[in-house]
Amino acid sequence: MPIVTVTNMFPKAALDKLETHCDLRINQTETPPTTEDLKKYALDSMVIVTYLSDKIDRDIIDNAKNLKLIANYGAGFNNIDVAYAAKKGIWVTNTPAVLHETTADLTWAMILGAARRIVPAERFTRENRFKGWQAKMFLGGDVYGKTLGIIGCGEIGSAVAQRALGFNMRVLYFNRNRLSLEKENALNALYTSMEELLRQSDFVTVHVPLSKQTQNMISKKQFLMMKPTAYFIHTARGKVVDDQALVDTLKEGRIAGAALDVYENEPALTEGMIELQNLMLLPHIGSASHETRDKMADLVADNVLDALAGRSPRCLVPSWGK
Ligand code: 8YV
Repeated sequence: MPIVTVTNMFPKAALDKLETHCDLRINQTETPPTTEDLKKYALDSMVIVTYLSDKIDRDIIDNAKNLKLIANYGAGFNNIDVAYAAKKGIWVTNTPAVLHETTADLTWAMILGAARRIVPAERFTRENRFKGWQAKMFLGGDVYGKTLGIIGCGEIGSAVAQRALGFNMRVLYFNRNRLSLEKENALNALYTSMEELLRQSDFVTVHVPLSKQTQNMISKKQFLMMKPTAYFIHTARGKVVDDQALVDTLKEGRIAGAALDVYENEPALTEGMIELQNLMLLPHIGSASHETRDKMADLVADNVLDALAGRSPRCLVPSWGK
């Protein structure tokens, strides 16, 4: 039977779906494979199910003998050299349309958490330092009625905009391609330049994929365009933002606060981040709900079954073969 390697912890229901169709090699631990492990997997597997922490580069692809599919467990696929895989005729799939609502939920938790200083306030209370009400204790910024700027308005950005309707916000967005008028109207979102968005928004949230065009697209210059009362939220991919520039901007008090779920050198944090009380730090949990992780795994399994049956898998990444 063809070998299907799953590089990391994976939901059981999805494994059960695959079990009778292949020889499953599973790493049911939270320890990611090394580059050497990945090379070994590439040698004999027909399919490798990967996490964003599994870097699948030319070297690994060159080691493949029977590989037909790299099935990424996630929407982002910047960990894979897609162009090279396509050149070698190896399919690459991701998990679109199942995690955007959950990631938008987290983005909103971060917007509200940053504005209302939820994490430092909770820590303060937990440390038993709450000794009575004070008029100036943990003052934050309002969210309702403010301006939200969305950089990258695909599935996740749109789901973030949708939620802003309930907060009566003015929504600005910047995207590679303008949305249809119908969609703009439904989301009550105004298309602007990136500069206008940065200058006008009270909350700036980033939802672009990582590519050559988006790498480091938010740096010191962009932070300095933001209002001093604005908040910066990031749940996309670490390398889209220059983290050192964010730390410097926060240290200089040039914006009000920020919340990050992803990091430029993930999982490493940039020096100075930990000390900043107006910076919320989360460990890349955008899609981390029980329901969504199960849906993602189920979709991965469907892609694997497609490939095992010799069909072109249903979720080929958009850039495959281009
Ligand atoms: C996943 C993500 O958890 O989908 C993505 O792009 O960043 C996360 O939701 C991650 O990719 C797991 O491999």
